[in-house]
Amino acid sequence: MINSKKISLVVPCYNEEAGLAGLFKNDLSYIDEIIVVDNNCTDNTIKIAESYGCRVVQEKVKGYGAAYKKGFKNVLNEIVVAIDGDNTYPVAEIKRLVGILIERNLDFISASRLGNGRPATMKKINYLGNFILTKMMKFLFSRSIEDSQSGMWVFKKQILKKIKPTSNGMAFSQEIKIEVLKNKYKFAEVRIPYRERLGDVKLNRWADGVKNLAWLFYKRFF
Ligand SMILES: Nc1nc2c(ncn2[C@@H]2O[C@H](COP(=O)(O)OP(=O)(O)OP(=O)(O)O)[C@@H](O)[C@H]2O)c(=O)[nH]1
Ligand SMILES: [Mg+2]
Repeated sequence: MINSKKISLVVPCYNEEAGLAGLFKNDLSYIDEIIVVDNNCTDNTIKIAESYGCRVVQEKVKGYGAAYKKGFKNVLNEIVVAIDGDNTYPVAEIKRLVGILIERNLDFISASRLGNGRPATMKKINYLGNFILTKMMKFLFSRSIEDSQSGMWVFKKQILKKIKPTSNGMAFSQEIKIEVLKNKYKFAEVRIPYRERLGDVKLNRWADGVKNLAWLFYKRFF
């Protein structure tokens, strides 16, 4: 609980045993519910999640977006925090971000990794992809945005009644922001530090980058 608001944390996981172990090294005592989405894990992710008292929900349909859709259907609390399971996003910043959400009466905060250019922990090729996709979202949707691919969000659960992102894959991250903006919810980006991922890379860099780009054009024109 932060400022008397109950918090649900949602973590989509496809084999993130190393990342989850890293995540649980943080103080999570102020979080009221942790939902780990089991996206066909075959390693010890689920054992670790259960040993820390998380609620585990299963999603058989493969993909980042499919995992989030299932996770969001299950949240119980007023404020939702979404974070990758690979330990890249700073859990220690959750309190600050929730504080900003409440103080500024925002509906959705996206944590920006790209405020000062490329973080040293982000591969150059990933930065290039993030940069191009972010510029393209800005251009196609005429919105000011610093990091369209960020995977850390803090938002009010009530917005899920209205916004309905549909992507099963990596495009979910840009889609949720587009949906929030389209519905005129109060949106802000807040800068955060970014760390190197723990565990194996799951992103299919080229395929996911091209798919996300094609998705942006599709969403804009069809
Ligand atoms: N790539 C991928 N990630 C999934 C899937 N299902 C759940 N996830 C989780 O979604 C989160 C984001 O995926 P990542 O592979 O970290 O994607 P990324 O952050 O863009 O790329 P890297 O960290 O550089 O590998 C992680 O917690 C994954 O475990 C899936 O089918 N594919
Ligand atoms: Mg990652």
